Amino acid sequence: HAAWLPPEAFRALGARRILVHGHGLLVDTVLAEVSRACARYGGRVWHSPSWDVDVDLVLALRGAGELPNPAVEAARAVGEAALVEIGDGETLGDEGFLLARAGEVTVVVADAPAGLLYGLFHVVRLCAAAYDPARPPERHRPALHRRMLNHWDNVAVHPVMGQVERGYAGGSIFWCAGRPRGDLARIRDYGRLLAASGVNAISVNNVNVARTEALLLTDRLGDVAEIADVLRPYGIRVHLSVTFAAPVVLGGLATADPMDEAVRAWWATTTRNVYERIPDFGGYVVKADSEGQPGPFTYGRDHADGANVLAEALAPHGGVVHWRAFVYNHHQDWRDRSTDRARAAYDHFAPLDGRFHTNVVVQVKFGPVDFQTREPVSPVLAAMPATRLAMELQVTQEYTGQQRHVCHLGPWWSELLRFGPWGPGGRTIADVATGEAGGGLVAVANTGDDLFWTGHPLAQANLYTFGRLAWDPRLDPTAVLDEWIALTFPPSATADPELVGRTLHEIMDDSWRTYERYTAPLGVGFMVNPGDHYGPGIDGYEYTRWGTYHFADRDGVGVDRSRASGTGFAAQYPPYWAQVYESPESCPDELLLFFHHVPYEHVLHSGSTVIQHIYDTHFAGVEEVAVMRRRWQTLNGMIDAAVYERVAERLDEQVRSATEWRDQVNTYFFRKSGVPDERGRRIY
Ligand code: BDP
Repeated sequence: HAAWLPPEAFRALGARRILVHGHGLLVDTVLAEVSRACARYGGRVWHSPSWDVDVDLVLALRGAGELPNPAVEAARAVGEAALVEIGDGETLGDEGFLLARAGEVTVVVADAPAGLLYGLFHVVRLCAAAYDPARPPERHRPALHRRMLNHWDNVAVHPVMGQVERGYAGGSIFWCAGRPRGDLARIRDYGRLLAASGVNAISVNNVNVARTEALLLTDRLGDVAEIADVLRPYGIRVHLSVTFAAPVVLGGLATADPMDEAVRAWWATTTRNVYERIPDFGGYVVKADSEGQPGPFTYGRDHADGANVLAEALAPHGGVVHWRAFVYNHHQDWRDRSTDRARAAYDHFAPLDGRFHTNVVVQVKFGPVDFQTREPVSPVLAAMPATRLAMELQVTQEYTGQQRHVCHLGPWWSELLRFGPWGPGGRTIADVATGEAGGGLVAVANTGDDLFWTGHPLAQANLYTFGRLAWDPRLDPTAVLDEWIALTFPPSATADPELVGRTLHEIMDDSWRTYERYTAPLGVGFMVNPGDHYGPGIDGYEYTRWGTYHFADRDGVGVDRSRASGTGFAAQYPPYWAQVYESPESCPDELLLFFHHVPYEHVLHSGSTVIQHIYDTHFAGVEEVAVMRRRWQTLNGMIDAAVYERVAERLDEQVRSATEWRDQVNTYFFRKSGVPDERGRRIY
């Protein structure tokens, strides 16, 4: 299955003499990785206890006991010295590692086995540079504790959503037609890819929990345990999406009221059973009172009451509950302007700040509406200082081209993580998610049983980038893309690595902005076909119950979310942004229609009018996709033919679809506004 980490990516590692010092499940994984690489490239591996060997690389656990081996002793000494030199008194932690040079030897030191595994993958990324004598010591620790993927995989095939809800990469790697898929080798490969990107947690079933999926918590727990066993050697903990109604659905109780003693007892007992079977089980993921899922509102309770009952059950075992803030009324009346879906998460959750147990992580979609190509950062992330918050991203490209379009999301996620909700220069979203007080980063996965894992081979880069940014949100997304390119197309697998690298950057670096240019303009969002959400459906949701409107008429377009004349959503932000978003004069162009309803002739900061901006960006977007396709064609014969063909095929579809977007959006707004394109281009 073509992905990053082909054997060739290990060439620099595999040609060396390597000593692994330490014991444990994840150390065995390290040993297996280096042994495989050395067998291929002529290197040699020793596992402690071994002494009197000359080595190039030492991977050592510090607590693993003294050994009369000069290399390990040197490694230990260098490690200690380097830590002192880096000098903030911080240790390496459960997942951190140190990389340093001790004379002729490269040394990776960790305090825990997971750190050694991450250190190994760092050496693989560095390739020959890991052996550079001039390399200064580096200490690496993940900024975010939990770096989690949510799989929206159904166990039983859903009549509308199929095996994987919003999946664009074939079937599930975990489940097939109501049963475990049984391909444990594939799950193991997946764990390896994820570990190499930094992911350390995964939920294995859809947040919309139907009956078969609900049973994973009880009768079918063995199926989950089997997955956990396979992922454990890669440092990945398994979590489960559960239904809030489980005490009724599975336990036969009359109620799921979180204040009911029998309900509490049921969760406690059920959870204890889970930990008996899966001692390192991560915890629960819950979508409650959302899009038809059951929740505490049924019993007149709020979401803190609901989350806390599960948290109490998990606490004795060290588990967490990821409780989603995606709660809104999906039966709105489009004629009634008094409700605004963008407000909902804040209205429901901000008042509950401080009431959640410490092992509750409130999981907040990055934007206030729903994973659109462009949204402001959710104000909930700035409104709950006494709650552990995780931001939720969508790696699966539901609204960003469904893995038929190239849409590299790294630059966008980086922007979100660096956003300062209290104003520029202050604390960022990454800070909110970081450390003990933070809830980490979560994303909906984009993988399936497809040959390339992600349908579009280039969509793998989104998965890889997610893990890397969760490990360190300050990483430059362009540099992360470089890593992915080097790991996926190592020199031996391509005729001209420099050309391949440059071309991929040219195609991918700006592809999210390109996608934005030919789809919904200026942050207005949701101009997609209802149901499958692919392709233009400009009025598709305009008169529906879902609360996602653009309000285009003959005079203008956009949603007035100001405090003065609109829904008041802008006032949910801390003062700096509340003020910026409040008026069309200060609102950034790219979010103008998210926050304001403006006339077509409104002049943007860019100097263009809204209507002319719509025309220009849509023409430009399609041209950019045509250029992407031409660039890709220059790689014909340079890389694996199957990868080449798959991407070429998808680029044809992207050109077709982008053209359709352009023509529908431009025509729609031309007909609404009657304003001609000032450059006289053809609009239908
Ligand atoms: C929406 C998806 C829907 C998901 C929902 C969610 O269309 O399939 O169930 O998000 O996040 O965007 O729960």
